[in-house]
Amino acid sequence: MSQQIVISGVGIWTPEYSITNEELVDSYNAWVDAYNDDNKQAIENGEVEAKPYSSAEFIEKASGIKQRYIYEKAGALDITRMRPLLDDRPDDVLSHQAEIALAAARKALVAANKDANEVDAVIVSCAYTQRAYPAIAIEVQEALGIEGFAFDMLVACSAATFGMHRAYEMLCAGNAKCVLVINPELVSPQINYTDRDSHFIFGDVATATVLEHAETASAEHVYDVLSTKAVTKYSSNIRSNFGYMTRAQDVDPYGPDKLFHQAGRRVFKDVCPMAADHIEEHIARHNLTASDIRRWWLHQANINMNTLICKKLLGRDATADEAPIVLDEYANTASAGSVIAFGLHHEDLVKGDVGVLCSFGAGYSIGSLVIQKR
Ligand code: CO8
Repeated sequence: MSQQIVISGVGIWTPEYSITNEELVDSYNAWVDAYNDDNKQAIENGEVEAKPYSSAEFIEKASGIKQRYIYEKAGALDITRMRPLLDDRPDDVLSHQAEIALAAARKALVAANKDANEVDAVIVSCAYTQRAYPAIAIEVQEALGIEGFAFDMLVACSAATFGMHRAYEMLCAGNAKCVLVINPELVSPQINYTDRDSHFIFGDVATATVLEHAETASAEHVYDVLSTKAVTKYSSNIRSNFGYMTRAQDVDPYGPDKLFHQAGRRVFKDVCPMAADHIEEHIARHNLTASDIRRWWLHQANINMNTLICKKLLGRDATADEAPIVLDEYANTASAGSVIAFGLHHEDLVKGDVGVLCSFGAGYSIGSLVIQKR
């Protein structure tokens, strides 16, 4: 690599609306009462299983989540609907996902002290895009007046880190001078609000980062990317079967298996050791051990996962300062969690401090960057 690549800006767009565990559970439990009442006879005959209640105490204990943000609250808690209500915008109006992507991108550009016309590539990388084409990234590129190229990519929970990896490589190869990586995680339309196992897990957000060559960076907080590391291993334990094929398969395009679903306990058991080993190997490349890392910006799916991974790495519990948690407020925001943690908790680092940004989840996929403050 001839030139040092840096992260020079990070931006977070947080939705206006939030839903507490209590609100979510009240709505779900009211829906359960209505469902069980409607199916009373079938339940009594053993033909239909009664739906069980959810509990705010369970949610916080099992996950650490206290609330989540949502792009559009209307509809999501309405027991006759149980999904957010979004307007269907015409083709000539900015799409929902591009709107939140733009909001995060603008914040990242300000943080990076960059004008949009200095950017020459845009990657929108997230768990879902609201359409196949034209790319949301090209819509954002157009809205910002960026000359160059743009594309979308999907890697579920690791979309943000994998997107940053692609930016890093494009910069190393000399194919771009300044790349905007945006993660508009508008996941609420894919949540099954009638499933107590998963109704609490996710929240909406958009994050963005600016990557460029060190020599062009002029921001206050700039991080050298020391290296990147990725691994994937196929698993159906976290899955969404939603897609364009359903039209030809004569199935309900919005059935439970078409929405987010997972074997949460299996995921927990599989992913924690994978993530800890991955991180250990990654920092070892730089002759570093866990005690050399000033901050861990880890994926934010479940506080117990982060505690376990840090304990495996450090041999003790990490402090909140070492491994900040944002999922209590944001919930799991698919790929954006580690970027939110980075965005909210990096300005106090001093020159030479090393941090690890790492995502882990569906795929399975794990992506990390070892970065050092300039
Ligand atoms: N209220 C009360 N009880 C509940 C509830 C609830 N809401 N939910 C489940 N229970 C019950 C279960 O039914 C079970 O009862 P029983 O013992 O009678 O069978 C009991 O509580 C225990 O359930 P679990 O074993 O499932 O509980 P866990 O302690 O394992 O906690 C978690 C569940 C929180 C899901 C946990 O397993 C976990 O977090 N695992 C890790 C999962 C993970 O990190 N997944 C990553 C997903 S994110 C990702 O990959 C991005 C995908 C793209 C984004 C999608 C956006 C829509």
